[in-house]
Amino acid sequence: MNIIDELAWRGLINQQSDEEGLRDLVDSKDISLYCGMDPTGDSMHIGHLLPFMTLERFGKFGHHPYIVIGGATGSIGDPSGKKAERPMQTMDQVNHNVKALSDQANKVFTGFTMVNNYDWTEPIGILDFLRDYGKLFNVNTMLNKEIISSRLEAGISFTEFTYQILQSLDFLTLYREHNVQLQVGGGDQWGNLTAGLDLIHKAEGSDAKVYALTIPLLLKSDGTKFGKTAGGAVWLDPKKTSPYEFYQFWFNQDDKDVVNLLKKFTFLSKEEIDKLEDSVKTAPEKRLAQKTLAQEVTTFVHGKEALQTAEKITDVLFSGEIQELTTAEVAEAFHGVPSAEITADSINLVDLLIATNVDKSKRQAREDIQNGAIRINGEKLTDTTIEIAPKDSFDGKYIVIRRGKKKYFLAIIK
Ligand code: 383
Repeated sequence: MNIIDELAWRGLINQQSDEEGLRDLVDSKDISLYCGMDPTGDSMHIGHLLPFMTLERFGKFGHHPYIVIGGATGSIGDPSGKKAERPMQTMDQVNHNVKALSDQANKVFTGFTMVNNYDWTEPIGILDFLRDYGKLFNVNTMLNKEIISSRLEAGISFTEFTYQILQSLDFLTLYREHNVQLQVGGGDQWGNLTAGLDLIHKAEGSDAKVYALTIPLLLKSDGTKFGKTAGGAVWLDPKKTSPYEFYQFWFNQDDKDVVNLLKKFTFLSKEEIDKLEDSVKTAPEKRLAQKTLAQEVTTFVHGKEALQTAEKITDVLFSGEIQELTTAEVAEAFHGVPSAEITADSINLVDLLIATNVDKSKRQAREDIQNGAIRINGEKLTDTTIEIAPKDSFDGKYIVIRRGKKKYFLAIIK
């Protein structure tokens, strides 16, 4: 099996510029290929995983992946998939994001070479740009690309209009300097990828062997876009989406989607995935497929230790034995639950429930306590006169309050 068959059975191929040509090429030798990423933020999200994991899959088959970090393109803004002009970032922001994204990519992915397109784009003067490259782009062709045509009515700046030239220049540069013959991207990148092929064919001759491949946009079985939660994107930065939340995101996937996700987001073999597919049919209540998916992706992105913590938090929240958590684990487990700040002074339980907005009135708070609906750090308290000593709770940092079966609140001690 070659890498193209591998991608095909995983459902990772959307469009290809020349299917047969690329197949022949990867069969004949180890190739160099690339995928780019613009520093539009300081973290990747799970929408970035598929293309860069695809690079890694090529690497495992002996090919040579490059990641282009867009220090130049990120300062312009890709109009692909955007309905309106992007706000321009300052160069300081761009540089900050370049650093954050490169560090992150280096932590998560392996087996690639990273380059920054600022290095070859910044030195090009305006006259060279127009004479050497501008002449090779046909404005009609550029206008006809979906990225541009869809924006014509609302208007698009000359700056964003030229974005495809910069991305094409990257492909040409990498082709010339590292013999990179394939560019990979999400479905939104098709216009930019084919612009690059055209440029290389014009600059280097129509027999230059270069290819484009896109990865499908992921939809859930209910037709909605994959990767968005009520809380927004699922980030790879553990400060934005904790490894526990990340783990839960994968663990909570529907039976209808889980096999598809195992194929796309893990490196498990066909045999392993087939077995998990059986388990979804024969013992769906065990959620073995979801558990394996969550374990694999969390380990890939955050490492083994973070997975262990995420699993421990999952178990503790299930058993209710909150005291078994460390202070850091409390912060991770309850990141995002309703919280309120309190002082370190000892506080009556009823007052605590009011101060943390668990209950609206003292009468309601007393009722909840007497009904046995309130747990403090996992312990059921039914005495309304009890005093809580914040300094004794999780290094004097947090008090975990539970109301009823599932509703958690966090008191953050100042
Ligand atoms: C810049 C210079 C290149 C090649 C590509 C680029 C970036 C590209 C882009 N990509 C997205 C990004 O940066 O905007 N113009 O966030 C995303 N990619 C990949 C994939 C994806 C795309 O990084 O579909 C999702 O992750 O292509 O939206 O020479």
